[in-house]
Amino acid sequence: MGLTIAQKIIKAHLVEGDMTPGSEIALRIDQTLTQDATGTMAYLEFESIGIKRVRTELSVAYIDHNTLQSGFENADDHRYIQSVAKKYGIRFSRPGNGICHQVHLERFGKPGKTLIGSDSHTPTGGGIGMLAMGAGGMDVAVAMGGGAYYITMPKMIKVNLTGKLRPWVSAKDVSLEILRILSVKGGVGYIIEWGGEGVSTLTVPQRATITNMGTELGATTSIFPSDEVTKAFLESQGRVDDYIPLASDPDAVYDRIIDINLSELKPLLACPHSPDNIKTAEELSDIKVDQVCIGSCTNSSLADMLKVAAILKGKTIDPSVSLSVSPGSKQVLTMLADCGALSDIIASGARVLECACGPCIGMGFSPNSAGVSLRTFNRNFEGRSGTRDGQVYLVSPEVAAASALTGYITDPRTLGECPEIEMPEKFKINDSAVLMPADENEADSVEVLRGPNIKPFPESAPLEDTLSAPLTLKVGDNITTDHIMPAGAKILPYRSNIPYLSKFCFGVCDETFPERALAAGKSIIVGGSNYGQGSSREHAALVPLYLGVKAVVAKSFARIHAANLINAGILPFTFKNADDYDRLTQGDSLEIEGLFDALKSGKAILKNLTKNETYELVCDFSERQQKMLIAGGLLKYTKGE
Ligand code: MIC
Ligand code: SF4
Repeated sequence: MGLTIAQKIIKAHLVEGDMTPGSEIALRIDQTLTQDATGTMAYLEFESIGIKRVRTELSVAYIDHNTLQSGFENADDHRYIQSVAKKYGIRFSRPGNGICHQVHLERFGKPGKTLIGSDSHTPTGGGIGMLAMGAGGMDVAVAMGGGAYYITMPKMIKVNLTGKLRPWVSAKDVSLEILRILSVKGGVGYIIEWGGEGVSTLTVPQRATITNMGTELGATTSIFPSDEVTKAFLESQGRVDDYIPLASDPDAVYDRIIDINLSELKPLLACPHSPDNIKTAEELSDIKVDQVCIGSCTNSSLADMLKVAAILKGKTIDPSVSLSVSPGSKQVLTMLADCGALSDIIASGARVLECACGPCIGMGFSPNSAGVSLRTFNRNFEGRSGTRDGQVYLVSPEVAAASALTGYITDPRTLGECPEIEMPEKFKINDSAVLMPADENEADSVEVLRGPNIKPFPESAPLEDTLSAPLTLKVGDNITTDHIMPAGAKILPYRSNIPYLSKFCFGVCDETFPERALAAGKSIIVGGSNYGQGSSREHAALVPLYLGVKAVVAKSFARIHAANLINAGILPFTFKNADDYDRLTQGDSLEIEGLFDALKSGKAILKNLTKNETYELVCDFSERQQKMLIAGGLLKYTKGE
């Protein structure tokens, strides 16, 4: 039987397990990346493993999330990461060099390689034919130490592309269309492979926009073939030697095939507050817009920015709209400046922000109260913009620029002819903002610089056979890690300070939770389906761990968050009968006995002592996961404690 592209890369990197969907496999990891909001913790964890040098082919530490430096905290974290990178053999991408995924695609991604990153949008690398996955910081720390990365062998979806995008319709609309078809849960347990004759019409940055937002489907990752288009991209980045061709076998078998005709797509938007709440721009043209933000790891390539500049050229944005533009990398910004397109953007009235995540993670540029904000980003979860009642719509750069000009949600096709952009043959290469690590023989003398904001991470205790605890919080479906551990300008600087962060845990749902959890000592959380969707931030597990959460019982979990809970030594149980969710009430006193046996059998009984009821739970963990939970998490397990 033939293999899909992803199966070929998995086969070449398999170190444990067999490739039967649903079973646990271990993969050798060629490259890792971290960003600063998850990086401090990942490097503290790496240091605690006690290895002298990273054992990957390439590891890069990016600074792109926490760049406001409104106090000493961010700057201290940056110095810590810079010094750790220098000591342990990691390249350091300085603040200002760009968003990790954009820079990695431009400068480091290689077809056929495996990459894990402590950021959920690491699958952006799938645009260049990498098997690139988001992971918790602990998993990245272990991979940097040469350890394997464990996942459940995914099933395969093929999206068969035909036709060609029409003017004003873009790769973002492809992402939104697949979200419309599959929903934010539809990719869980799958790798999404993009194929068909339409693929050759898409550039690498367009492909990367599509694989980037595969994260919003809950997919393990998304991947494109590596073909002549990939080769041309690598050539234009001066890296043609990194090219290898990659295609699926003609008789490769997929679990599901979805057809999308690119020629039939229209400009789309994801409406508040979920990336799968899709409508056409035509339908929404009455809506007044207050703010437009262009950038993020989804849409900040040179082509995206040139398109925006061409739409804005010679025009002024509507007086009621505030427009921000953040180019994805130093390379993009430099080239925009060199060709004059940056002047067109500035002249239109846009505020040009630095090459970083910025508004995407609520680092400034929050909308006005109840403000309508159109963003070329990938997430529009409630409150993520920093304005609790902000109404965020996810759009393409074309819809964003058109709407900034008119002040209303605008189908750009109404603006007449779509301006053509001319892409340069060669990108401008200047890697001076990527600092190389010290040589191995000098590494010992490099001092790791720690500021007062860097606090030790919480340690979990080994498993006990009986868990008795109150249900301190009951939440609904699709709870995101932005609900569990919000980000934003006020909180993000404390990502290396779990005790401080804990005050904001679940703040979007219930501000009293941290206090109640601490008072309870031990507690259990109950959630609906797709619990923990969204980011890879392990803080959404480490902070509950600090607050005494011992187990989360949910209808289903998002992949990375479930792994992060286990890594932190928190038990993720699923209801055998989803209806039992309705029988539980916040405050109920709960008990699970015989946990050691339960882990082995994969079944547990949850007793509701308050209501005198019992519910069946599923805890179907691999042997390795069982051992981790017994030891009290991944680090304890790895260190053999
Ligand atoms: C996000 O987009 O939510 C983030 C911020 O990039 C996160 C990582 C983090 O929380 O630091 C992600 O996507 O993993
Ligand atoms: Fe940064 Fe936003 Fe991309 Fe996350 S989704 S990596 S915050 S740009």
